Amino acid sequence: MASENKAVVAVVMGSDSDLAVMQSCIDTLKDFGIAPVVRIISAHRIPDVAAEFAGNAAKHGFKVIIAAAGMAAHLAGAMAANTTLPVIGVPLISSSGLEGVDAFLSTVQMPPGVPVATVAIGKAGAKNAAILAVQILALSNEDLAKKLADFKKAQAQKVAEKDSALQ
Ligand code: RP5
Repeated sequence: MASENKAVVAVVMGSDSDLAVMQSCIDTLKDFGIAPVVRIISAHRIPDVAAEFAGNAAKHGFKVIIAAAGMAAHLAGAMAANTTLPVIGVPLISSSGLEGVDAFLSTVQMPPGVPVATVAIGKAGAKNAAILAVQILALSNEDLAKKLADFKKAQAQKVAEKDSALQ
């Protein structure tokens, strides 16, 4: 559990079929030195586990929950319903043929009072979820704040290099 390994970020997803896309979230967190706890927890198939996990997340030392799902993607909302921790929702593309718009609307359209910080659909959102989690943690962690500043600088440098290569 988180209290044993001191994980402060939980990455939960609705199915193992979500893992390939969510790997970029996990990898990005690791790039910043954050080893997340990764769980498969379905809001629909094991709703009691989802509620129990979110309800005990703060007690176990988590500070941010990243929740990813496809189709009628209620996992992030189910987390947010049961915790006061910030919840970042990642809508994923599934076999529904709706390009993740189904999951996006299911994730983002939370009722007033129960927010889910929803990022973009799919891989870009998976990566941004990790960066947003780091930004939240960096508010009280100078080392992470420095890593974020370095990340932004490196990102800007890459764009400048691409621009130079065109001149
Ligand atoms: C969602 O249903 C999961 O998050 C996944 O994106 C989708 C399909 O799940 P599987 O049938 O592949 O397990 O709950």
